[in-house]
Amino acid sequence: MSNQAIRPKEVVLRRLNMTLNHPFTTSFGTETEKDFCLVEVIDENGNSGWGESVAMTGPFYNEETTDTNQLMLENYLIPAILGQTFHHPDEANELFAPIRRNRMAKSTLETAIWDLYAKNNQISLKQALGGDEQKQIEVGVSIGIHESVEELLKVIKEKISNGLRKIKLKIKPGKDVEVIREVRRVYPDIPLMADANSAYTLADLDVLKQLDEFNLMMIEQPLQSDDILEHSLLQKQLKTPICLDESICSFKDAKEAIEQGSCKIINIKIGRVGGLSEAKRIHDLCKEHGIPVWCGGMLEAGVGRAHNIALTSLSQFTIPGDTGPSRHYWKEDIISPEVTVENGIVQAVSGDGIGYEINPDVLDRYTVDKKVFSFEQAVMEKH
Ligand code: OSB
Ligand code: MG
Repeated sequence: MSNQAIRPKEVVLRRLNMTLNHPFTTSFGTETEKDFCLVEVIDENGNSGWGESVAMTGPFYNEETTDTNQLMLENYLIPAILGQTFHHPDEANELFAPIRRNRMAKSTLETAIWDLYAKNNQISLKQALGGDEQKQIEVGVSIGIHESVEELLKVIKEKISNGLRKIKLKIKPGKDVEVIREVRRVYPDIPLMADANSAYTLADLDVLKQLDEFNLMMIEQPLQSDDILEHSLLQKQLKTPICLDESICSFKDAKEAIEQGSCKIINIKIGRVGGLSEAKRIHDLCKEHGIPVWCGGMLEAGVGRAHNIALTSLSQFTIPGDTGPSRHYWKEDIISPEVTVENGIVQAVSGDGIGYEINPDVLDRYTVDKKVFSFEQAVMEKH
């Protein structure tokens, strides 16, 4: 593969606000809208790479927020890439290494550089990552906590009839065993899992053990968001496989979790681990250890969704991910075509990079703030 160097010349940082079709409730709160940063990295050839920040408005899933991401991008990350030459997107990781954590902020730019790299080399992002262009990408849906089980059952019925391949239910103390029991009574055989978003402690062992009765594919992140050790103690007590989400922020975390037996499955989220290069390293490690992985979602708009789809083309993504159709989340998405799913399979698009175009009208409609950073301006300000 010829290797076109990337020289970012200008970055457009937008802040968008989009209303979710349905409020989404987890053990840490309810989201009604997505307020997020979107970057466009423009190089000297005039190509654009796109990246989306998956941070939430408040610091409740992890410590990052939309505001902290914007600040890190404006003050540190965008100035760091302007005027640089990248021969491969992995170099963005090295460039950002002196800046501690802030992984979602870094990922916003890093994923845009990957898109730009693929576009400059006239290949798809799937190909650039080493994925299988033809892979059938299976997806499921993550369903928030509902007031009533009747409501929840209605949503599940609709999603199953649409052919989605996995039903993930959010749980929290008091909204767990009885809810799952009811769902299993109506649907004894569907691929079903539960996500606790860190709502339990080892003191809840009795409740967590009761979940073993329901043949769940996995329980996601039952314990503290930064824990690895206690999950290994819990996994020894449970038949249900534990899947880690919040606890895995890096390759090193994944290595520790696998070596300690803290999980049998890993949910890889690009933003949480700092970008596609790190996500791929974690994928490769899991493959080496026979740990199945799947791609988690963060209520992304189209750009984040497109990056998730590209990542999922890697071979160890063997469990259906969260990357559902745009229409499940949004009245209209910022990409064209929107992400569509038929019988649980993401419909393929062709095109270099992420493979989807940005829809400029929709983009403008949801943009609440926009700033342009250029290399020339950065040089001038230094003098
Ligand atoms: O824990 O996977 C999670 C959404 C926001 C924050 C955390 C999580 C989620 C989801 C939604 O489960 C997945 C999606 O549909 O994008
Ligand atoms: Mg989760």
